[in-house]
Amino acid sequence: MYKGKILIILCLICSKGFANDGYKLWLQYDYIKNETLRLDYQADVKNLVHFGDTETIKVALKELELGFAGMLDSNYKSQSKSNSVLILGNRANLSKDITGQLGNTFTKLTDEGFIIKSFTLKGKSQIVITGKSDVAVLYGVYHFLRLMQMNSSLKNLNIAESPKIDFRLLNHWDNLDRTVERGYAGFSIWDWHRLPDYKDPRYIDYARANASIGINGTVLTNVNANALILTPQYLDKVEALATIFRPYGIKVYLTARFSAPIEIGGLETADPLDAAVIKWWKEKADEIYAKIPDFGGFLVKANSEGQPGPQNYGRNHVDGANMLAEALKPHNGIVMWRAFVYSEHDVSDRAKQAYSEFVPYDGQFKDNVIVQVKNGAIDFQPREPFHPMFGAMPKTPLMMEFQITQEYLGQSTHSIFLPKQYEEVLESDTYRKGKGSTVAKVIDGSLDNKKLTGMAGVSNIGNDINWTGNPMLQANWYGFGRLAWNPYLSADDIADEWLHCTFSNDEKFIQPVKDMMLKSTEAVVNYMTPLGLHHIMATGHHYGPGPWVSDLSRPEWNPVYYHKADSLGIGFDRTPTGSNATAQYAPEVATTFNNLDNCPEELLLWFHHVSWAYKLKNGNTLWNNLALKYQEGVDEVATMVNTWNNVKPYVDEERFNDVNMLLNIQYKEAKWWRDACLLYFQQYSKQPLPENVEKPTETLEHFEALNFPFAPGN
Ligand code: GCV
Repeated sequence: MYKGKILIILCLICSKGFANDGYKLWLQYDYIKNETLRLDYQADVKNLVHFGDTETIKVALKELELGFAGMLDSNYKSQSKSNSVLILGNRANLSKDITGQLGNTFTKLTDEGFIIKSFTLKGKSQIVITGKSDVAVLYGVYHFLRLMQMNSSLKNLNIAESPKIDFRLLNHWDNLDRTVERGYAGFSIWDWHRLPDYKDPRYIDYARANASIGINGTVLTNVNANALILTPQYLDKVEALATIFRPYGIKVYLTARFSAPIEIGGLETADPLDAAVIKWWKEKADEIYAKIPDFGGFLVKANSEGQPGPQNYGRNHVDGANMLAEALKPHNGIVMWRAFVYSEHDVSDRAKQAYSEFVPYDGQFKDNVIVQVKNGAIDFQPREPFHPMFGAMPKTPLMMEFQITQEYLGQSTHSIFLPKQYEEVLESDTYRKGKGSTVAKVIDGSLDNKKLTGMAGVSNIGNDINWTGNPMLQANWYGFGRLAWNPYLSADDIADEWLHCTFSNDEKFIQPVKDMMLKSTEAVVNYMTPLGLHHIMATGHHYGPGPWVSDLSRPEWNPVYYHKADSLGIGFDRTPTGSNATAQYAPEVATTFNNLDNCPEELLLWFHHVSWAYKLKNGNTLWNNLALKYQEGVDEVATMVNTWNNVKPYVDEERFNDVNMLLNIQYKEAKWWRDACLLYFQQYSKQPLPENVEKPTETLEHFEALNFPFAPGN
């Protein structure tokens, strides 16, 4: 009886039913079941030799141990008779024998780039993981572990990789009270109240996860900033985090509230040209660097959505950014100045305002300023055309800002694979220097030989046990990091890597789930904002549909401003007959967008007010096609639910159930989006729903009356 019970418990532990809460992210290091492969790996890594003893090398070794402990047999060292060697070390610490094997590979590497190479020396097969810095070695270690997690061969390795972008940063919109603006995965992971003495072990896992994908910086605080973070009390807490992250190659950055000299400095002004203000920021920078010598710099949201900025004093973005840049310059810090601006005093199309405010300043920013631009000109919509600024500021470093959290994208409930969206933006052609002038080339600096390059992702992390509130959305954090490292990677490869490392190596799992992920992006666009619709989410929290909202004080906060549905048609005319926002793009791009018949249909209503009867390329009228797109989105989510059910045998029970419940909510909410939007637009089209579009089961009044007073992240 007793023995039987033990057996049952053991069986449960060994079976697929064993719980996995997702905390380990893509660093699962699951036991490698393929025996031949495992024995090969064991032979390859049995004799581990390292050179150097810095904190970074120590964490690299620890990570290898952790990985080997999970993936290999516990007694692999004694079990294997191999005399192969795995060598770890910064170039400066390796013997000439070893560096001699690497030819001139180092000359092609940046300081963060790594080499992983196999060779035979003195009759022994060897693999070396090296680079010009210890952090490069750490990146090499994570790459090596990923190869093992993906069950790739470790024979004849000859890998040399450098990141193509220098500043690879998460932006946390985390407040000091631990709420997270647009955060849907619990509270902030920064326990400000108990820092600096209480150091949550989770900070180390955060650093490991980021380092494993090459993220090298974190902006700890919300861009809607609180000046208190710059006070000594809080800087001590920031210092504690910086100390934890340093071995992992991660620098900390803070958001600088422009009015801080008044709020915490006792000055009467924050005018960037005022001598006392200039002195205050200089001394503040000195104070920060005295505590955190490798502090990264400031991220600033100024004169946007009520945040203070230089314009409050009749100055401009250049005055503000350059003043802060001067303060940071002696310490090698940078200023990331956000271009997300639109004004209640500007009646022009919101999509045009950032370009109008910034492009005239091209070339005027100091060399440690980088302008941070959202991927599109409105605001993190399910689909936007690329921001016209990317094709218009050849003399100014421009940093991409992607959103990983899902403010307008079903928050953390809806599964969407965002690298697919990022890929679309990065591949977009600005035509600034003719065909092939892609956004990726603007961002990595290659198009105009820019000295500062960066990519920021607004984080989707909170203190939920699985970090992102939905296990599938860990892929977006992962994918952001991988694309920041190399903006030319494909979404397909990223999904493949993530699934292998996070769930399983079984192709019967990988193929259908990868397909589901890659299609999820278009599915969300279709059931929320097909054919170029945008910003029709409910007000404030942006959860669910709200195309009817028209009563907010600023016109551009109302969905009706964006869809402009009327008896004639729907969409925002941004061609020369309308707002002429298309003129902000290169002529080749503008011509395509301006021409109703050539404009990509997925952006049609972004650029044109189109008659309900207009015939699309497939012969459908606009109204019918719009309705069919909504239905297509819903149908795709139904397929996602099915796909997930079919892969049940390959997933642990906990994550299976979690994702299953969330996908079912997504299905319900996709129908909500379809029905609410179609009923609303139907008032203007005055046409019946086409066949094959399910009829709504509720009235428009029902949808309009729905109310979510405590929706998160608001
Ligand atoms: C941090 C949108 C969001 C705001 C966010 C802002 C920004 O407007 O709704 O919550 O504020 O973008 O990016 O600054």
